[in-house]
Amino acid sequence: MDLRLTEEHGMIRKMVREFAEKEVAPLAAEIDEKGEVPFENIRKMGELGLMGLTVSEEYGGAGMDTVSYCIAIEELSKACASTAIVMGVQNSLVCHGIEKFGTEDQKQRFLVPLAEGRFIGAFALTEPEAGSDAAAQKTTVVRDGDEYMVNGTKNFITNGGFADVILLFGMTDKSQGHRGISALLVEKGTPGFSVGKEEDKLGIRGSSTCEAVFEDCRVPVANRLGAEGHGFKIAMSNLDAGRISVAAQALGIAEAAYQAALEYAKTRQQFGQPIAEFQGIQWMLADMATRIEASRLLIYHAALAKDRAEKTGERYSKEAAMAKLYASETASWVTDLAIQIHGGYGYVKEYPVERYYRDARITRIYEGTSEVQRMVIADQILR
Ligand code: COS
Repeated sequence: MDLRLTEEHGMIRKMVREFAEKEVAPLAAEIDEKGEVPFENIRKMGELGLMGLTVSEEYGGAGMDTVSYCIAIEELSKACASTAIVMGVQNSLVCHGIEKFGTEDQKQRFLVPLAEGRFIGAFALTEPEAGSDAAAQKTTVVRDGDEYMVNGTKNFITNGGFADVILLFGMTDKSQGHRGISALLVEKGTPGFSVGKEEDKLGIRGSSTCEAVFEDCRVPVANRLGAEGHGFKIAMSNLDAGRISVAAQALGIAEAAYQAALEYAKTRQQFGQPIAEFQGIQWMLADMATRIEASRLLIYHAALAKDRAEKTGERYSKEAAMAKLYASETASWVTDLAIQIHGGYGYVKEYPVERYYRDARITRIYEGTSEVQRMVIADQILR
């Protein structure tokens, strides 16, 4: 097995790193402080092809492999995890599903503008009472001629406040449990759809997370993604892709925190020497570097499994869940140690590590908590 990256991987890393350092990093503290979405940078990400990085060229995307995608997410997340999640949701939770399950008409109407960055997408699965138990959907999707009538409330929807298209899940047949869930593509401006409460969050504060409310919202049957009753599998399949993306986001946050701690330890003098001279600090740095490297290997392993699976139809749920579980737990642990190495300076906003610590925390929750990842891994290894 050859784990060396290709020339193409090196090129995407260089391109995204330059963009992230020049355009994204300078805004990161400010958008975190103000809770503002960096719309101008999202537009530029569209121009750079990042909003449809893995979508095939035929549908306006960059047609890159999943390792390239992870590298891009990792580099963006080093600069700003809030900016990276907009790209993550777009590619993994929305474009991936439309390309895999959509009709040609849906691909032309939705995938092409999404991949070109002209549309922003959102993924609406979670409800106030259906979080980890995603099959417990209360939103109803009732057929009425050529339309579905949707009623229900979704919450914690990233990009939901400004998305042009929402991939929505709801119950077409409650008696069938998870086999009664269907997926719809709902366009912005559809009567009956409105944006609800905007969340005030601990981290990734430069991203928008809000409620999406559907009241007698009529959606054409032509906008149903996949067959009726196949929505749960579409959601789970998208989440397999999304979990690799969140793992790459966690990796980027961890790397940023580790680099900050390393530089700080080399320059901070205490007891007459840089604190990096103390074995206690050296061992922290050694463990941080090792766990970051292990995360990266799990992520690339999952990315390769996903690309193979696109051809064979196999599942890569275990690889994706392992990568997310390990990388997100590592990000929380590394950012915590980065604050410890900075001492009191780590706790104040003058240094970025407190933001990394807050941003890392969500990676253990969204797109499936660490506990859900363990359920997925156990389910796969006990088969
Ligand atoms: N790909 C394709 N099919 C999948 C799948 C996947 N990754 N995961 C499950 N399925 C299928 C199963 O094969 C099963 O199919 P059958 O109906 O043919 O038997 C069906 O879906 C139900 O699977 P399962 O019994 O495992 O479902 P559960 O209700 O027990 O749920 C968990 C499993 C907990 C893993 C799932 O609900 C989950 O991932 N929850 C977290 C949701 C989440 O991440 N939310 C965050 C939203 S985005 S912020």
